[in-house]
Amino acid sequence: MASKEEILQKAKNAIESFNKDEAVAAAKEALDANIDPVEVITVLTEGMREVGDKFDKGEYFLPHVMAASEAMKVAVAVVEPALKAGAKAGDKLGTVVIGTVEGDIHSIGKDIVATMLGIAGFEVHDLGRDVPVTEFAAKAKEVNADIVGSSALMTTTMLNQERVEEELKKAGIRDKVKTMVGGAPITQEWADKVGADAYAESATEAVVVAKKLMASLKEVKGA
Ligand code: B12
Repeated sequence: MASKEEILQKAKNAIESFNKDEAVAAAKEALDANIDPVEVITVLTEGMREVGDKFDKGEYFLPHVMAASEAMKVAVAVVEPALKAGAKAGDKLGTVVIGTVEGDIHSIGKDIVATMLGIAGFEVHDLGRDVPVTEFAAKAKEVNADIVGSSALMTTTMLNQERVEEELKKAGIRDKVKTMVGGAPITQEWADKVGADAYAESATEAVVVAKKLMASLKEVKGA
């Protein structure tokens, strides 16, 4: 039987070699071997990052990236039920509205963040990708959100995270919600610049940060 490391390596390799069948097979093998689904998602993400780096260096082209993201999607779909099954039942931690900003169709990272927040116990309203900036505020108002998260993967679209902040102000709910920004080009500096309450570099960190935001929101609300 393959070792845990071997199985995880297989999963990562499958993404890097754009192989959907191998990605699904490795994800299933990981579950059969009782490997923590969070670890599986983590290596798949690493694989996707490697593909991104090769694309950055000009070693891979767009069709490679598209094929890798397809492999990523099918592998994530295999482990998702196991992730959800492992979710702790109990009190809802808070309500999150999340989406990838207008003009940006990158959704893989945002989807993972949304899934992890859901597993951690948040009620998550995922608006999808290429979401008009006004929709974040409208949905936040509708569901009485605690946290609004926006994802941006491009230097051109990250500007829309600032517009999300503005729309929340216009809607009169900026002081009732906490905001969180993320995506590959996003940094803490950027979060500070646009006036977001928090930044997280990864999905696991996003869960930690979201819990902290809930604690500070409760202080503000005096709850
Ligand atoms: C996969 C990918 C695609 C796929 C997307 C598939 C999909 N459904 O998402 C496809 C092939 C469709 C694509 C298309 C394009 N892409 Co593209 N793509 C990538 C690539 C290689 C990887 C992104 C990814 O999925 N990473 C893996 C995930 C898991 O990581 P992540 O997204 O960073 O998410 C993690 C964290 O950032 C964080 N996070 C993410 N969101 C959030 C949100 C919150 C609230 C928080 C707290 C945290 C958080 O947690 C996540 C999980 O750990 C990047 C390269 C890169 N280095 O990022 C380019 C990249 C983003 N793409 C780029 C470009 C230019 C494009 C296109 C314009 C190409 C084209 N010429 O058509 C189009 C975009 C069109 C559009 N309008 O959006 C550029 C952007 C450059 C720039 N201007 O900044 C990049 C950087 C590549 C490059 N170096 O040129 N792309």
